[in-house]
Amino acid sequence: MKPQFYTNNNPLRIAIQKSGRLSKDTIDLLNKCGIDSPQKTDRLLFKSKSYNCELMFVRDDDIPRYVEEGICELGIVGENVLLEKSSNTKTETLRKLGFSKCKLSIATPRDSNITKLSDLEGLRIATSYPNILQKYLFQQKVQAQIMYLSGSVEIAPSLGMADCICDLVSTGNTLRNNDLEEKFVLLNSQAILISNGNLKSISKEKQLIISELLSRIDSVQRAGGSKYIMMNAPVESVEKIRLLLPGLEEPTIVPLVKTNRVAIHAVAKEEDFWQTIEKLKAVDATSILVTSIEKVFA
Ligand code: PRT
Ligand code: ZN
Repeated sequence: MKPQFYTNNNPLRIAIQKSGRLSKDTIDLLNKCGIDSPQKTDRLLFKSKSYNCELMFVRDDDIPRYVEEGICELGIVGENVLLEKSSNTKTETLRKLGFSKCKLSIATPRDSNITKLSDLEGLRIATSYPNILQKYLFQQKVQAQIMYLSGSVEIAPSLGMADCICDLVSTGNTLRNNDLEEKFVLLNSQAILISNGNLKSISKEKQLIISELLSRIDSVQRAGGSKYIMMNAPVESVEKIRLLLPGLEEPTIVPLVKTNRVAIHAVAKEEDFWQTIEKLKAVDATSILVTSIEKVFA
């Protein structure tokens, strides 16, 4: 049963984290997609003035359930939370969003001699992710005792409460500061956009709003990591420059008046950017201008 306030006249609703590690990047992405956001997130719901949707600010742990139950059509959450909190059969991952990347890993005290999974047999593992851990241990045929802690899991081994932990790792600093060492990676996680797997049951109008949003997300993601580069170069360097800048399309080449030089404009991937600039200079490219790209439409 859908809640009573859910009618086809209601705007599309997107559940996002109210305050935490996902919040800033989520809002940045939505803003780039043309969805405005409130100055303060002290209200649960915010009706966008620029897009036909409503943002719902909640704790990340609740996002899978809101989406599963159809209270929101979409949600942005970490894969780790989705896998932990949801049966995963009622939701669909529409897009991986590329931010809030982390790993869910088993870590052991630095001086322990645990080297292989079977060494975990019979040990106590503290975690805030009992469901993912249990499934993993089952698949790996390891019997260990899972101890649920809602936070500060890293401290459990030094307090003697557990032999090792299973927690999120990003830079690894927290593990190092607690004399722990990452040993086994269960999951590589990032923020994802999820929908209720049964999207067909929602109105055609909302389906259109969702596909428009997906196309905007795609254009923002395509732009991410790309730069627009302009430079002048001798005609004989054009082929070398074309190979240095594998981009989305062939570069635009415009002759310069009264010289044997041309202006080259290209969209290029940002990887190894500084090295690329040095290589461009080496083939006599000058006046190199680099600008960021906000969106790229296919
Ligand atoms: O209040 P609410 O319930 O909404 O938020 P929360 O406190 O449960 O979650 P929050 O905001 O801390 O994290 C939200 C999401 O960010 C997580 O579910 C992950 O998908 C993602 N994420 C990315 C991380 C990290 N990186 C991360 N490093 N979440 C937590 N951590 C913690 C980790 O638990 C450990 O304590 O950071 C510590 C390790 O970090 P490093 O950099 O020292 O390795
Ligand atoms: Zn949470």
